[in-house]
Amino acid sequence: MRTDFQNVLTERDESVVTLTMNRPDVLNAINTLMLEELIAAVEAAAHDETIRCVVLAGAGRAFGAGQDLTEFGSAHAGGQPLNVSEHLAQYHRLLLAIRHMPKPVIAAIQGVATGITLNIALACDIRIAAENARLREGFALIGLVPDGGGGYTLPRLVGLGRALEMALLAEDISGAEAERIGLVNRCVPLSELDKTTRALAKRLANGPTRTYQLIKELLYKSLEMDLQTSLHLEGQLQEAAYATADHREAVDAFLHKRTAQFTGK
Ligand code: T3D
Repeated sequence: MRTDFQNVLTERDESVVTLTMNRPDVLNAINTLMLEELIAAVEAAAHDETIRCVVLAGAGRAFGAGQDLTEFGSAHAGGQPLNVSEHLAQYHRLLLAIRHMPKPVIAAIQGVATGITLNIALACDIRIAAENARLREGFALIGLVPDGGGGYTLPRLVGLGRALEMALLAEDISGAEAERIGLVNRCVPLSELDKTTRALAKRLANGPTRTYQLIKELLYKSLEMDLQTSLHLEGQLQEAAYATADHREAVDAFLHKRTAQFTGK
C-alpha cells in the first residue's frame, strides 16, 4: 500500500492497517485530496490479502468535522463551481469500498464526528467511541440533506424515529448515548480508545477472514431481503464457509483440544 499520502496516515501493525485522517488543524475536515487519498488507501487495503482488519481514525482531537467547508465556500464564491453529483460520486466510491471490504472495518471515534465523516463511520462494520465523542448528523445545520449513505445507514442503526430526530435537530450525541442507542458498538474512556481498538482489530485480524467476508455479505444483503431469500443466500454462503481451510482448522482444533490458528483462507 502507498504510504506517501499527505492527508491520510497509514500505519501497519502485522495484519492490521490503521488509516488516520490527518488534517488536525481543521479537525480532519475532508478536502478533495483527503477524499482521493482515502479512496486509494481503502481500495488498496481491500485488495491486499495480508491485511485482515482495517481501522479508520482521526488525528488530533477529533475524528472528523465533515466536508471541508472552505472548499464549499470558494465554490459558492464563484471560484470553482461544484458539480454536486460528481463530488458525491467520489464519496459514494469510498463508502462502497468500505461496505464491500472483504475484512472487518472498525471506526475509532474521538471528539467531533459530524456530517459526512460521521456517515463514513456509519458505513464501517464496528464503531468504538471515546467518552468525549460528539456525534452529530450535522447536515441540516448547513442546509443540506444527510448524504454519504446516512439516509440508508442511520435509520437501520437507530430506527426511523431517532434517525429523523438526529437529522432534523442535528444535535451532538455523546459517546455513552451513542452506545445506548446502538449508533456505536462500545464507548470507552478516551485514554482506552487506542488500546481497545487495537485489541479488537488484532482479534478480528486473527480470525477467519474469509468467513467474516461471508458473514458481512449475509447480514448486509439480508437487510434488503425477505426471509426465504435470505435463507437461500445463507445456504450459498455456508457452502463457501464450509469449504474454507479455517472451518476445517477450527473443527480439527476443537477435536484435538487446541486453539485454532486461522489463516483467513
Ligand atoms: O459533497 C457532499 O455533498 C458532502 C457533504 C458533506 C456535508 C457535511 O459534511 S455537513 C457537516 C459539515 N461540517 C460542519 O458543519 C462542521 C463545521 N465545524 C464546526 O461546526 C465546528 O468547527 C465544530 C463544532 C466541529 C468544532 O468546534 P470547535 O470549537 O471544537 O473547533 P473550531 O475552533 O470551530 O475548529 C477548529 C478549526 O477547524 C477552525 O479553524 P481555525 O479557526 O482554527 O483556523 C475551524 O474553522 C476548522 N474547521 C472545523 N470544521 C471545519 C473546519 N474547516 C473547514 N471545514 C470544516 N468542516
